[in-house]
Amino acid sequence: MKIAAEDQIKKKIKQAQDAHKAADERQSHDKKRTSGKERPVFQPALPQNHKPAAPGEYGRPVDVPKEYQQLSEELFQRNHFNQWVSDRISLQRTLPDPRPEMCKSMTYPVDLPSTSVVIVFYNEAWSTLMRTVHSVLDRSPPDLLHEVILVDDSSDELHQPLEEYVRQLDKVRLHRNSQREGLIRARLRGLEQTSAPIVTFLDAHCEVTIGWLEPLLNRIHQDRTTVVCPEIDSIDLNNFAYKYGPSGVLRGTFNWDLSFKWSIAPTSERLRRTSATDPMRSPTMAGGLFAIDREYFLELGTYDRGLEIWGAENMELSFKVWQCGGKLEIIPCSHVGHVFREVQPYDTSVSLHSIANKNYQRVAEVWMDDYKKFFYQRHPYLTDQSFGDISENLKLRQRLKCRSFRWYLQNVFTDVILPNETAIATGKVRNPISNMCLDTFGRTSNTFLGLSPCNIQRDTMLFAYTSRKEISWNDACLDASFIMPGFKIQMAECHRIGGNQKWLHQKKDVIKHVHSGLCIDRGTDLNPVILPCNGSLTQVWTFDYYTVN
Ligand code: UD2
Ligand code: MN
Repeated sequence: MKIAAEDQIKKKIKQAQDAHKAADERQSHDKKRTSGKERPVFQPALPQNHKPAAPGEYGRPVDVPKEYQQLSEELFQRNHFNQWVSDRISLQRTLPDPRPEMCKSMTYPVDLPSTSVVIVFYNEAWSTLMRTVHSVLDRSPPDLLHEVILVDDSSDELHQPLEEYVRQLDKVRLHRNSQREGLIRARLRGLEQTSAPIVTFLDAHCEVTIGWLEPLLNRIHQDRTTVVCPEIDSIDLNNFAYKYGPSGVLRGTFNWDLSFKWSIAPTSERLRRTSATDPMRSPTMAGGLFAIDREYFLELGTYDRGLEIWGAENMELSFKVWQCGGKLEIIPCSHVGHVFREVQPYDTSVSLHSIANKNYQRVAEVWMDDYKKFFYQRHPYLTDQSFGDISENLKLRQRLKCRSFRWYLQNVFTDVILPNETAIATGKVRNPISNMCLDTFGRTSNTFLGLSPCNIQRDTMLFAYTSRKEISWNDACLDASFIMPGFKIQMAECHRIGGNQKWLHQKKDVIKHVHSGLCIDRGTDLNPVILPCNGSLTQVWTFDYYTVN
């Protein structure tokens, strides 16, 4: 018996040894198979004159000393980020490595295709623009970076020394638009001048990080119909700190007004990915930072040239790519920082808001089929607005045999929440006696509902009274969880089960909270409150549009 047990153990040890040997052999075989054909990620050298303690190095935040605070606030108004801080930071500053651990040991084929990088800008601060350019030059493998094309979209200030500065930078070229085209056509101007097989677009206030380029190019190399975005980290608009979170968590979606939104990836997508380095499918792209096969972009008809200045081209390309047979992915091993602003600083003859809305409307009309009704529900004023000629776009959609928007929702944006098909009322919610209207100010969760004068035109004032009896703005609903007379009304994520988000309303009448029986009163300051219904005119509300009269 004893001998039999020892034999068993010996056998097990032998089996384990064999398994180890086989694994070792496999590994060395893999190494041999790939050696000479794989490259490790490009390791950038430290810039000359690198000063580790200088402001902003390693992505550290920079504070403004008291004596410069006024100046920095004035400069802030120009770009809507802290230019004073940006100007203090080296154009070649060092950054943290924000990639998941597993990305750091990845290798890529040596024969990756090269890319042209296109950066369009309008009135951009010199330091943010040039830091974008230097980060690309410093952190891209030289053989994969074919050229950097800067397109000045007819800025008011010319940055005179720019020509001279650019001339001494290898690979960088500057094109100046003779008239303002807007970012969409400016990018197309840039595209015309590229000659590498892949085109990579960046905003003019970005910083790329170590290893950013190889995984983007590799994915397109594997499948030319994949459009890829890096993980976009945040460069703080106040102190320029480089901030990043875990990768592979957020993907792009949209609100029904077609504004871009980050959403947590659904479980199905998390299960589909087996490694932290796997690309993540994304229903939409943020817009500014992506790489695409040049020929494929042309086959897709690039962008709708009727889109003006700013907005909606990101939705157009996202819908187009998915519906016409391609894929859109976020690549967790590629990280690029971007200065996210709260306001767009552009002077335009009509409001940027109405320009962007017309762009969104064109995209809804071309790509969304019947689902465009949800877009119009969020933009009731646009129903009778003209959006120009879209016949070429529709022809393209037919020629490319693109799928329906329904297919896109069922197969790509599978966790979409459809708005209520039959909103009872939409538009601004007005208290006629005071001419004040409800306003979310764009805040959607755990904040109080506000009020603004009704003559202001703002999307944050456009609500829907749904057939579920919610009063909603995007995915946020009017919510009264603290049921005490005089309490302010909250905005909270719509939970769709009624309860504290259920309101009764008829045209030119009160809005009554079903659960408490209290009514919305305009209150005495800029926050409406719930009070006992008392017949006062401060409790009468009316939406702009009612589907049932
Ligand atoms: C996001 C995108 C941006 C674009 C936009 C929608 C990111 C990080 N950013 O807004 O790339 O897709 O959504 O349209 O995904 N510019 C011009 N001409 C103009 C106006 C702007 O060249 O008339 C330039 C501008 O200098 C900048 C780029 O276009 O380099 C994008 O503009 P933005 O930074 O104001 O857009 P952003 O980041 O708010
Ligand atoms: Mn930007």
